[in-house]
Amino acid sequence: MRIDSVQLNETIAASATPPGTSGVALIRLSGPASKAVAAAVFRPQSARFPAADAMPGYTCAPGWIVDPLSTQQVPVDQVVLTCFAAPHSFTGEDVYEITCHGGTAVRQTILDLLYSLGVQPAGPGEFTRRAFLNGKLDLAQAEAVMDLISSAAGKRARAAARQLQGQLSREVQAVRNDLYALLAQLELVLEYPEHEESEQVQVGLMNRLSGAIAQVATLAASFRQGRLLSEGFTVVIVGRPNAGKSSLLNTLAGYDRAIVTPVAGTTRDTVEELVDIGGIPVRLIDTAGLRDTSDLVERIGVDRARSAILEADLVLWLISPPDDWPGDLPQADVARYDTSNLDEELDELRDLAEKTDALLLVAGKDDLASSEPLRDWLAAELPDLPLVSFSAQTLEGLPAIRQAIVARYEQAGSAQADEALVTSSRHKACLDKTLSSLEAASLELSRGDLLDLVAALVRSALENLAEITGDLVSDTLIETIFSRFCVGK
Ligand SMILES: Nc1nc2c(ncn2[C@@H]2O[C@H](COP(=O)(O)OP(=O)(O)OP(=O)(O)O)[C@@H](O)[C@H]2O)c(=O)[nH]1
Ligand SMILES: [Mg+2]
Repeated sequence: MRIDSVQLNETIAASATPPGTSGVALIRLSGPASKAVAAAVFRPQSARFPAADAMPGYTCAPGWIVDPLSTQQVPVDQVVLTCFAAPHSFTGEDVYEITCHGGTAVRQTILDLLYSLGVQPAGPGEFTRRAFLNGKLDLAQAEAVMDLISSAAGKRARAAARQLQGQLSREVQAVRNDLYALLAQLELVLEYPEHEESEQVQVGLMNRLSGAIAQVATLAASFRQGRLLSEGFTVVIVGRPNAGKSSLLNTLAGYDRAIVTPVAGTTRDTVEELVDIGGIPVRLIDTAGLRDTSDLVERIGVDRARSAILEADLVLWLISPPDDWPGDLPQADVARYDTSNLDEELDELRDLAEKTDALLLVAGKDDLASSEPLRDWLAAELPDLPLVSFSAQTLEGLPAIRQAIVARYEQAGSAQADEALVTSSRHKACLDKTLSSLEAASLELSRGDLLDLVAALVRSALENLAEITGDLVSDTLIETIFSRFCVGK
């Protein structure tokens, strides 16, 4: 058997399913020699099925993988082979997918067999990079493939799926078309200044430019919400030691993530967990209880808690009945409790409430008898703050806390479900550069004398937009983007 070695060098294979044992695994083969390689290693189950190199695209066949170099052609595994003929495949090349059994040894043996024939191991994201280079996907869509794979929460996956469908690319393309039309008009004026009916033309140009600016600005603004999807909506849990912060984190996370003990000052460092709340990826951060302390480690923890508050998209401030409040006093009679220890905390809360409205007060340990007077007292002292009750024991208030998080997320951005959402900081940076070129162009245009400068600025805006879809990108950028992908995709 001879397979063209140049073609082999450009043919890649990798496992597309993760390592470890599974029912089945998928090995992908793509490139100019994949047809010959598949034919060499695949024996169809029976004469009813064609050899690999005779399979039409979008068909599959059962059979055996055998080692063509061994004298007895030892069978390696029973598989299903799927053929995608160029150019109608993910990469645009001839692609064969081997669905084999999901044992580590079986999978590795098949891969080793392919590599021993001269097929190259695929690098990270190499299949998607080929899809991009062969024009099957633009760069924004290729990046969406990666986002879709790494999405831990429903809404992020949906945003990535929309980007993969080409929604962002289409909107960017629409702006580019407008700018090309504008440029054509501008160049006409520059070339034939004598035909210029200057005022009318100027108004027309200005309208086109303002339209483009508005479209780009809307896209750039959607990053406010898009960022929350890609990086997570940050919710920080703070309060005094022993308030029940770690218990709240554990309840929201659904497992014992943080240590909980009756000792005040248990949590010393920030503890982070990514959870899906109502389809939103939420970065939950539990913190050390806020108090003055001489313990060096705890003090660093308290400093970290305070900086976490600053970067929060929402702060959950937890106050529970102080330990010295007896549980058996007549209910709702806060006058009998000593609230002086809470005064300082109230002041801190009032201060914070002045700086941010992303603050939710949680009255904790709602199962205790002393919780009701505390809640009434808090409602009276801080009437403007939203307040929910919570108990880690009865789970009272858990739905209300989840709802408050979702509501706050929705308030943070107002993108409609069908609008393109910019979730990548790379795209946001390109849009920002576009916007500043267009704004400078608009300023020059309103001055009216340097039309060739306006044209240059519009051209530079077009270049920035082309970077989003990859129509104009450097090899280094492509290298960087695809190296973040996983192998096999
Ligand atoms: N009755 C009752 N006890 C609770 C509740 N939540 C927490 N506790 C108890 O309160 C104590 C402190 O809970 P943690 O969750 O560790 O409190 P924390 O705010 O993280 O404390 P530090 O990490 O020390 O700041 C533990 O003994 C918990 O079992 C609750 O809802 N009801
Ligand atoms: Mg704790």
